[in-house]
Amino acid sequence: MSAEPLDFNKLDAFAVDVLAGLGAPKQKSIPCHHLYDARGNELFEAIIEQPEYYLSRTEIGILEAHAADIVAGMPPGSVLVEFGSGSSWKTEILLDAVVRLAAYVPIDVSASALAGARHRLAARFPGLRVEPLLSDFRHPLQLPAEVATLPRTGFFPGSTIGNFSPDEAKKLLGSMANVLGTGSRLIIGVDLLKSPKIMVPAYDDAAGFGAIFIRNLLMRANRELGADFDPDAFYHEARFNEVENRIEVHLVSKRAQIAHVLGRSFAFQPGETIHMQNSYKHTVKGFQALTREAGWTPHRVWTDNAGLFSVHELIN
Ligand code: AVI
Repeated sequence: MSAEPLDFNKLDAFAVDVLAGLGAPKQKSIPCHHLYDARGNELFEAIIEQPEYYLSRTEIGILEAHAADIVAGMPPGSVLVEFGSGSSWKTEILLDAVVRLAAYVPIDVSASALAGARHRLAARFPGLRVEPLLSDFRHPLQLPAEVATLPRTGFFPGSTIGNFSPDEAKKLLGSMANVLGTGSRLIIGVDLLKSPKIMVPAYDDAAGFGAIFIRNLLMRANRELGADFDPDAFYHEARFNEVENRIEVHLVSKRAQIAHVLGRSFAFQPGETIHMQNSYKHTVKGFQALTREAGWTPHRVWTDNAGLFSVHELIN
């Protein structure tokens, strides 16, 4: 296959990231946010239902048990801003408990997720003002002018922060502090460091949804970029990296093979991997230290009885 020059300016972000990530001289990788196309979102919804994936149900348990306490830091007339709101399911727990919210600002890249959440919340919370922001929370953004002067609380559940390296997490937390402004607070869910015997199966469930979710990215490349990956020629592996305190998810090549993407050839040795995702795990103290470096002051923290998961309140 000839390697004709590609005009990278004409390629979308997915194409650029796949070509750059597979062409890396050492470890091949693809940024994990590309896992979430429509099918990826469906598969992730299935993952969170799996018995091994303790994160979502444990976080929901903490939010339900402490909702009144968590919203106690939000004065009447506050605005709740959610970063990467998706379906806004967890938000309902806070909305049920909060007194006189001025507005809810869900931020997401999916217009259909924002529309669905708005519709559902309008039925459940008549009179709630919802101001959706179609945007990627990883990029600089501005709150609508009408809410920018009211007391603001950010909400970033799900341990999505764990999918960022500590340096990236600091940058992201710093930009959230800028968006929310001085005097704001942030409620953020963070998965805790624990035995790999609990953490690894969460990313390698017996029903296989974790594996299907990760392999879906190869199918997405086949669909959207005309690539010719054979998804069955790769197996999924979740490993705990105890130096970095992170679960790594890899796709491992079962054999020597060559895949083609947009006219480029990528050779794989047997056992060679594409590093697909990191999920960093934190201690409560370690995460608080990281937030301090990002300019926040850690305040209260709630955990479940087994110490699996934490919900932090940070003050700006
Ligand atoms: C979205 N994020 C917090 C999940 C996690 O636990 O890292 C993504 C995930 N990937 C595979 N399973 C779950």
